[in-house]
Amino acid sequence: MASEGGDRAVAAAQASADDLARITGIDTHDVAVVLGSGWAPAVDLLGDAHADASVSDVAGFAAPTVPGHAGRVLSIDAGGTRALVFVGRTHLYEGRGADAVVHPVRTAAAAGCRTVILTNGCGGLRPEWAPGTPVLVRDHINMTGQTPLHGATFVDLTDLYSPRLRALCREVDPTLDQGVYVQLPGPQYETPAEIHMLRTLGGDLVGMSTALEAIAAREAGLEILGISLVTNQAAGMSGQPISHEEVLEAGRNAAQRMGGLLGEVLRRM
Ligand code: 8IG
Repeated sequence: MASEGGDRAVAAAQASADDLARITGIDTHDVAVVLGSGWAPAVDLLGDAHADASVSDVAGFAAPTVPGHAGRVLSIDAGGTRALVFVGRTHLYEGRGADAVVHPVRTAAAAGCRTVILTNGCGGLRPEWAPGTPVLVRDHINMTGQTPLHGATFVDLTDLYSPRLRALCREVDPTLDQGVYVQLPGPQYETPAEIHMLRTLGGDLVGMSTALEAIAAREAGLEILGISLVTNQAAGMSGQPISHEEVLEAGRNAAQRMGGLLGEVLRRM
């Protein structure tokens, strides 16, 4: 990386990766998985957990502050694929900055991972996607006005979300749709007028994560898979207000399907 801030971020990630190797007893991992809103119940279906720690016990990590975001990191063996699984993430609206948001992704790269699977719970902009529908992220629109990159770091974002891994997912589940994910800073949900704007701009999914992490993952050379779980229809679409409880309930109801999908994708990697 071309700047002091970038060097500092990579050094911090290496320190976290070294600490994770000590905590998990495993020197290098193959894949990292970030489980977002509504995805935590799926963790038990991924494989055998060899280690399960609070991220606040790992050097360089701060605990997430959102209910339903447990802030754990597990080392899971999924049929021979060694997966580093982060349950919960830091969001931009917590105010710790983009470096804190992407720290797990940089740590994954420092831990030897070649691939990262970014999952999220989000609002759906297509009426045919009922709550509980998983959708592959095909591309994103970063509306945060921020970047995890430091200095004049020019990173190409073509095919950011791996066509190869999306095809693999559709082998596992041919019914999977794909869409464009829009990351907003939050923490407020959108107004109906903002959802109308996002649909006009080509968005299909809206949430408060994933895009900045994908940018950092591309910079680090990781192959990226993004999977959204539509936990609610976007503002103004259903006639109902959006509630965090609804998000958690959609996750509980979809846990079997999401865990089954993720576990199978990990085993085939
Ligand atoms: I879960 O409808 C979840 N996260 N911005 N909008 C935004 N973030 C979300 C939403 C949503 N649902």
